[in-house]
Amino acid sequence: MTSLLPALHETSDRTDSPEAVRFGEHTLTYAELAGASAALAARIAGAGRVAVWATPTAGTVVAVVAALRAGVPAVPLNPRTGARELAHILADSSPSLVLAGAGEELPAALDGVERLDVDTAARAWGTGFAEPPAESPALVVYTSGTTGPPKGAVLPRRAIAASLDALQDAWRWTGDDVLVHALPLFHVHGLVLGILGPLRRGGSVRHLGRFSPEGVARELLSGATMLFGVPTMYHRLAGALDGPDGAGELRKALAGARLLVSGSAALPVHDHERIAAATGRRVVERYGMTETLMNTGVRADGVPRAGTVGPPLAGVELRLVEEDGGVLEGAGALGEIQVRGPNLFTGYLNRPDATAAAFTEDGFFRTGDMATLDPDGYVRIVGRKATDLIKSGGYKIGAGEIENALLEHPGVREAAVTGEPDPDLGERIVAWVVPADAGSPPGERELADHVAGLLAPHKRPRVVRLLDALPRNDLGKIMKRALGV
Ligand code: MCA
Ligand code: AMP
Repeated sequence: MTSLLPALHETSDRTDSPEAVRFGEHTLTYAELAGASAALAARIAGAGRVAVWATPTAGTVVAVVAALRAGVPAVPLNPRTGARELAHILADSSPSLVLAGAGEELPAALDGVERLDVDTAARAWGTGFAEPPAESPALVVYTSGTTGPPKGAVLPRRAIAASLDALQDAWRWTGDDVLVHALPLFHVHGLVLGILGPLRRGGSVRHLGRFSPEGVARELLSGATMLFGVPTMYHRLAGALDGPDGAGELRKALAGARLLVSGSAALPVHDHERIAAATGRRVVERYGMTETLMNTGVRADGVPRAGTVGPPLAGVELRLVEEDGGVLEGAGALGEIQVRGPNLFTGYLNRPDATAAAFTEDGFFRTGDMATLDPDGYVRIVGRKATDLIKSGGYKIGAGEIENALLEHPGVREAAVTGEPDPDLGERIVAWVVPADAGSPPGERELADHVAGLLAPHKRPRVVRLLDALPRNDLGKIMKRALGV
């Protein structure tokens, strides 16, 4: 395979090197990123796997790029991960090192893992790194399933290169593009598309640290050309466009962008139309998954339609399949999306059973997403097979992991978790709880803190509903449909 990040080599000895990444005041040019990542890569070469404390900082970019250059798989960690989830990820991925910014405080769970501080000012030159094999693992990204703790999706270099190049083709993405976003760097959206995407093209990215409509407007009015976000962010942009303060600036900024891209969850038609009405611009949707990277996307020269995620990207085979495995032909029929192509992961770490179950005999990945095709081949996602998966703020969350966490609370006798429609988050997590003592049930805040501390803040229930008993069928199985799912 040719280099995953060719721009790092092309510009590494130039003094007029262009900007690669910007986090607030902290910028790194390609030359600086090449120098810092080469210095770190030399120190981690030969490590089995490295964990990266993935704060939204330039240090995280240096750490991940160093791992990629050294051919060492990187495991990005959510810095807010709770004790239980972090312990699971560390036990499962057994990193030999954790890379973190100097001064960053790490939780006790990482005490047993050797720490290396990332020095973004370090420079090493002329350190030659052979490009690792295309099939070798680049990243292990943890993603939730319906039951049990998250699984580590192993993403080879080949998949990252293929998916980013398909997006280059679809969006005419070039080194002249300047991306702005505020996505977390421990998931595919923010890290692969939002950081490695610009770096593979030789372009640049400005990360806002924390999402705000003001930050988006500021960057788009000062050179940024593209915005990536989850629907919750577009919902908040639509709200800000309605507001009195700064709406004029924001309107101008969004109207002038080359491309506004939404993904990770469905963009509500209402928000799509509000933004179109206010700015004259239609948000482009693309559809992906941690395991598959990107599958479909509205092209830059295509016509974005609210509620559609565009046609399959170059190299991606996509089919809709009935319950009995029959492949559906033609527009209108509803089936599960299955995909095959160079964009797919190689499997779940340490989970051959789950990997085998995820693929069909002929090598298609079962996404679990349900869709129809429009007559022009645009994919329209209408739901998903599993009711036990919740998408909240663009994060995928398994009902089972939250139920298990709730059951660890002494005040909880029984628990069931569902997702309810939410205008801001897409879905909000609802916990149905039978208290151990009906006379003094645990409070909503207490249970939210409990789940945030064990798993992650974005997995906390936003609503707690107390019940005397959970609805169960004759076999004792909880009937979530009776809870309004
Ligand atoms: C609140 N917080 C707490 C608690 N409650 N902390 C500890 N304990 C608690 N009980 C903290 C939070 O950590 C956070 O801290 C703040 O309070 C607000 O939290 P929250 O309300 O959850 O956040 P939000 O403002 O509603 O976040 C909205 C968001 C976020 C910014 C849109 O959901 C987000 O970043 N989503 C992106 C998800 C994503 O990237 N998904 C990609 C995966 P503080 O205020 O300090 O931050 S999907 C993917 O990769 C595929 C391939 C794809 O297709 O893209
Ligand atoms: P994750 O496992 O976090 O990578 O989430 C992947 C899931 O996000 C997919 O299986 C879809 O259900 C959902 N998803 C991603 N992009 C879109 C989109 N544009 N529209 C609807 N759902 C999406």
